[in-house]
Amino acid sequence: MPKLSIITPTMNEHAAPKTIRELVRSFGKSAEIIVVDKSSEANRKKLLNIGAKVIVQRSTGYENALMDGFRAAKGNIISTIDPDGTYSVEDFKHVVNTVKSGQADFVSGNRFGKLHKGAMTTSIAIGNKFLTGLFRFLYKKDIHDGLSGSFAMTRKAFESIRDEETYRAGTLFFEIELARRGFNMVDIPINYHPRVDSVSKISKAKPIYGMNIARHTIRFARDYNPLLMFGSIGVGLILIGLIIGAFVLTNYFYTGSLIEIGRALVSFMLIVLGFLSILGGLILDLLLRIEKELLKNRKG
Ligand SMILES: Nc1nc2c(ncn2[C@@H]2O[C@H](COP(=O)(O)OP(=O)(O)OP(=O)(O)O)[C@@H](O)[C@H]2O)c(=O)[nH]1
Ligand SMILES: [Mg+2]
Repeated sequence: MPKLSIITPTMNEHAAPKTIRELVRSFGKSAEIIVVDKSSEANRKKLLNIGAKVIVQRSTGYENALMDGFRAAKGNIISTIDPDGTYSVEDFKHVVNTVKSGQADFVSGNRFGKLHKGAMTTSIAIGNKFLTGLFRFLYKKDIHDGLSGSFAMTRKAFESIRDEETYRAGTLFFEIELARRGFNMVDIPINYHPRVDSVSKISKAKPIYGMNIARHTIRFARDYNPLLMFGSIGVGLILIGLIIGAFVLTNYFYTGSLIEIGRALVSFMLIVLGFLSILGGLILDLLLRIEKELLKNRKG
């Protein structure tokens, strides 16, 4: 049984043979390399000749491509690297070794650590930082590049999500699902180079893709950490309410008459809604704790 499984997703990726050749050279027999391809027979033939196992992807999307490969993997450590020439195999070894050394159940490469000029557009970098920040805040995990194409995890971590139905959130799909199950995760700085072939395959409309990722991140956080989520919304509403209220009161002290009734009402409603949101978060949090306790007792 190989100790390490390396899954590489490809979709008409011209740089793929070079990266896969390098993987074969670097890992030899200590790893199985599985390419999950959604392109042409001719492309697959090239990859087979290098010595990789090739799976034809019948499902759609990056997340399913990875899941297809992970499910076919036999190693104790399950990993992936995008073979589009943007990641370094040397860095990938560090990612794998960090899991091997037992430092975390899930380790990913943080591309912001050594981002090369022209590798990531400013809008993608901002979008990524926002989505990763949202994930870090809601799930309390120390990840700084939630959409990295280079990550590795223990077999135990993967087995816990093997039957999970995917949703379009890129690497964050794996991070959200593992975070929900209580696995620990870290990232380490890696190099990120500009794409050799300049066509992105993961999504044609990145803003819509990004909005969907945000939606999924929030959707699951509601169940995972309701107090943090509803508590933050509540505190935000109370603060806005207090600011509006302060304007109304200042006006009252200066003019001596309460003329801004509308604003006073809005301020009052926002503060009440804020408290209700915090209360809702507390109740959901309590229910979640009771559910966890019941599940633990049933297992024990
Ligand atoms: N099999 C398969 N591979 C895919 C699919 N979508 C993307 N890929 C591959 O997954 C890897 C990552 O996709 P990219 O298009 O590079 O995504 P990205 O790195 O977020 O975008 P760029 O910054 O433009 O490189 C590449 O090797 C793609 O060929 C898919 O639906 N099926
Ligand atoms: Mg890429």
